[in-house]
Amino acid sequence: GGPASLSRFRGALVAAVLGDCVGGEFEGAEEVPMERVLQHLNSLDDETKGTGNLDYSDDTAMARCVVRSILAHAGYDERDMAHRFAKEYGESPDRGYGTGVVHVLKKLSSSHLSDVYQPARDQFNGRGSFGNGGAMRAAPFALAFPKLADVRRFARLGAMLTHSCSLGYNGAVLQALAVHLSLQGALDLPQQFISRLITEMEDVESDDMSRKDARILKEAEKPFCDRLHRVRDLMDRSKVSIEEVISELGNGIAALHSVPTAIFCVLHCLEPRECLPENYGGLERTIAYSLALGGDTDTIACMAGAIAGAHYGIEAIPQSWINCCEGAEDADVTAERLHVLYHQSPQGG
Ligand code: R7I
Ligand code: MG
Ligand code: MG
Repeated sequence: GGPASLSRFRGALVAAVLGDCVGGEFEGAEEVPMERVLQHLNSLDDETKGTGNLDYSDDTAMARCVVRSILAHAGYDERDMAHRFAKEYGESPDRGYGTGVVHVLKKLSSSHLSDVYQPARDQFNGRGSFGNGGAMRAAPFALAFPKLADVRRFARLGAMLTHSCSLGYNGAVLQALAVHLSLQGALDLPQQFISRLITEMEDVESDDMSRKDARILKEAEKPFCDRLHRVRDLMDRSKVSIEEVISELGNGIAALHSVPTAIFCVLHCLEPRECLPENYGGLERTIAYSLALGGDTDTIACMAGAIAGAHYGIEAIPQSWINCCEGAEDADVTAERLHVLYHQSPQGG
């Protein structure tokens, strides 16, 4: 489809759920041989296992809250979104939430809260979380707001409801920007795609708070820009080992160690790769490759899935894979509603 087509919206939201559901199998595993990944993915074709047998985790649970809040208010409403996060956690606390964020979610359920951003600020001795929980649910912001400035602003605020460290919320901004660009067809020119992300993040990471956090945490001056430069170096090479990707970019639970990694997975899988089946299309390659990295597989596959789905569209996702995932059908339906909202905006597509 063309830029911001319905197929791209559906692809983004459904592939994010898919990545979360199929990635759950390997979350936390140190090494995942590609053979095991392919076995797992092949087993999805087995219809006897039944529909929706792979549960989604916190990644999808929170993304669904983001989508529903934005649709209910035709925009960003901080109190409503915070309330939905808290309610969802209260109803299904066993979706695999990070150990820190559950304290925020419990505080957010209080109705006397005057500032909904305060519980997130109290995390980790007042520094706030740098986990990837803001980034894992950032894709819907790119599907709701056509203007890049709005995507930046609301992805940041939406993440700050739980992640107040700049290394957490800037990761969410980067993930939302990647989906935003992909939706416009920017992955047709991968070099320009990564350059534009670097240009945007140069600006995003230039404020005092970002600089201060980077210094305190002993990271590069602009940590996400630094990682995106590494992504560019790696994507220019014909052969890259999984070990190198992990040591250069990471596969962990911090936003800094997972968002650039997810972006690399998408870029690396734009072309056929020796380690992946020839009959796989780009979307399938991206999901398989993300799982083979091990570590935070559900979240990296979820984020890579959203970016790749916005590029390839819904047709690229095998129906048998969709059938296995709890919440995939629901994501497909809400993607259509986001598509309407996006194109209703004055600056829409
Ligand atoms: O970021 P968050 O919502 O977790 C998301 C992850 C995804 O992989 C999901 O699939 C799920 O498995 O969890 O939850 P947080 O609790 O805010 O952060 C996750 C973890 O990152 C924390 O439990 C800490 O181990 C670590 N972390 C920090 N550690 C030290 N200092 C995050 N921020 C800090 C910090 O400032
Ligand atoms: Mg999860
Ligand atoms: Mg995870």
